[in-house]
Amino acid sequence: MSKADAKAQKRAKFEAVFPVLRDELLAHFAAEGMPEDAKKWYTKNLDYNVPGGKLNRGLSVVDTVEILKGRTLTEDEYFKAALLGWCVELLQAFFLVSDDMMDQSVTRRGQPCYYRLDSVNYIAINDSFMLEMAIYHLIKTHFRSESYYVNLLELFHEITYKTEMGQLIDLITAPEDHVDLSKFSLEKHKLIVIYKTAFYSFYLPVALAMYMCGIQHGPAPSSDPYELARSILIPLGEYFQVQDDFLDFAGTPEQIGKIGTDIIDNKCSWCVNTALAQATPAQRAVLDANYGRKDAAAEARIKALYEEIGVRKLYEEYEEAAYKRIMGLIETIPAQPTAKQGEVVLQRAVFKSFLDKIYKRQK
Ligand code: GPP
Ligand code: MG
Ligand code: MG
Ligand code: MG
Repeated sequence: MSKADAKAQKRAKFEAVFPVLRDELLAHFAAEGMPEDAKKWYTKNLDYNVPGGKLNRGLSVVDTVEILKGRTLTEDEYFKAALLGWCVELLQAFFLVSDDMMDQSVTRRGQPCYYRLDSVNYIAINDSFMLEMAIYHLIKTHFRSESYYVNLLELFHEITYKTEMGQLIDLITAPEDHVDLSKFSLEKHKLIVIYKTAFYSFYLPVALAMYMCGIQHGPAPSSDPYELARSILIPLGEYFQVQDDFLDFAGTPEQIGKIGTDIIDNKCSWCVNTALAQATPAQRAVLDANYGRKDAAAEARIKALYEEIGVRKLYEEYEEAAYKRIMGLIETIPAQPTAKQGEVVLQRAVFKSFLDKIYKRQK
């Protein structure tokens, strides 16, 4: 089987678990006495917002469990890993439905943003809450008797809170009515992206898999495998969000499934920070006059300036350097880690598989 076929098969197998979980949520909803029209509504909320993405985060849970166990999973293990993967996708759906309202985005995954459907509008707020709580219903149903149940709950809570902190600083650094580029910096950008993206997209799926495989916390941070995972996955997530920022400017809607809004929304994006760092006083004046305006001509002026400054080339250089730096972090893990009989330990392959998935991504 070719690599592409194997990937498609993995995805199809994971996708097949979604209807099972959806029907479980709907059966519980009906058992609460919810009427038929509400059941239809909840079905649409789940179907419209959860399954249509790249599924990288969800699949990462399954991949990581497979790598850690070093063997094919039993049917029950596969189902549990996939369930946790779908919980990450539910969290992502909750974030995206609400993020699109906050960013006033137009399209997502090649279709109108959910809140923009006429029948939905502000009901999307409650729908996003329901996507979040579906996570806890599923985890309770399937993991309540596991010793690591509380760890799963605390992890989801902690990571959600961190993501909301990141979303807050993303939003207040980009006020709609007041453009002040002097508030931006690459340092500020780094803090925003680590909190709004890296924790939930990279650390969360791996930590879930580690709990499921029975990996224990170390007695001190320096010997805690979760800290080791975090020290590699956070820089990886930072690199991923720089890609997202770059694609917001350079990707086509057909390619990325969404229309970029960062320039118009006055976002503290990697692109504008990179441009600011390179700009001559004349170029800086163009940035000050056109960034963050609700105006297509001003947006086009900024994009032309990015080309003039060479943001594409600087991005390529960033990507190469990020790849090398993260490979260096991965190589601090011993190539042949020592493990006691039956003990599951972290391995380079967990991180390498992530890096390979996102290196030079186009969407
Ligand atoms: C991505 O930012 C960040 C999120 C989706 C986290 C949202 C967090 C909440 C608590 C709602 P983005 O706006 O750059 O993403 P995109 O480009 O996909 O809109
Ligand atoms: Mg957004
Ligand atoms: Mg946003
Ligand atoms: Mg973006």
